Amino acid sequence: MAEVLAEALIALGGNVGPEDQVRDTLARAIAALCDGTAVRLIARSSDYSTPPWGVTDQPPFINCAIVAATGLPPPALLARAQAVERQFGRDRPRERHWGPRTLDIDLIAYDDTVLDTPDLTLPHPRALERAFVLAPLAEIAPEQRIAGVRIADAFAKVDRTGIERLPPK
Ligand code: A4P
Ligand code: MG
Repeated sequence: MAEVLAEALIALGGNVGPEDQVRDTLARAIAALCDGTAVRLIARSSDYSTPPWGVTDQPPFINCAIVAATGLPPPALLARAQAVERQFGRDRPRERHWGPRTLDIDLIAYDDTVLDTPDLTLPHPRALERAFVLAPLAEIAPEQRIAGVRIADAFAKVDRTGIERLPPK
């Protein structure tokens, strides 16, 4: 029987260390997450420099987003993403909520799945208000919907001040 694949929208970010190093971490994290079997990379956005959101007294972030096809159910995909975070030096117990981190991987959407468990909420509840998530997603998946809202429409409504698309390395 053919494997049934879901389409996941995934956002990545980090803000610890020099910009070049953060961009390397994002590239290596995407390669680790998308092994071509359990998770297949469909599209990858540019990297963006973005002003810190939530806690503003911290360095700018580098953010990007991917579209991936996967046979993993949502909790297994989250576990895989968190394993990649740990592999790249994420140290959750020592971090502040919304504070600096070497690598953060958020599941933004998984097909049209709606889920609200202690460990995983889908679609990501704050995605539609975050320009640092919507800018890269609008580049690679403008027609996709999050909670029924077209990504391009959501991006048109948020404040994009200070968001800069970076040239390829
Ligand atoms: N969790 C629940 N739903 C999800 C989901 N859809 N995807 C749970 C991923 N994780 C999900 O995560 C806390 C818990 O959320 C996880 O253990 C998982 O089980 P966390 O990464 O430690 O996040 P947090 O800092 O406590 O809160 P939050 O709101 O999830 O933070 P974010 O979204 O990770 O934001 N500014 C810019 N410019 N760019 C950024 O990337 N990132 C943050 C952190 C703040 N400001 C930023 C950026
Ligand atoms: Mg997170």
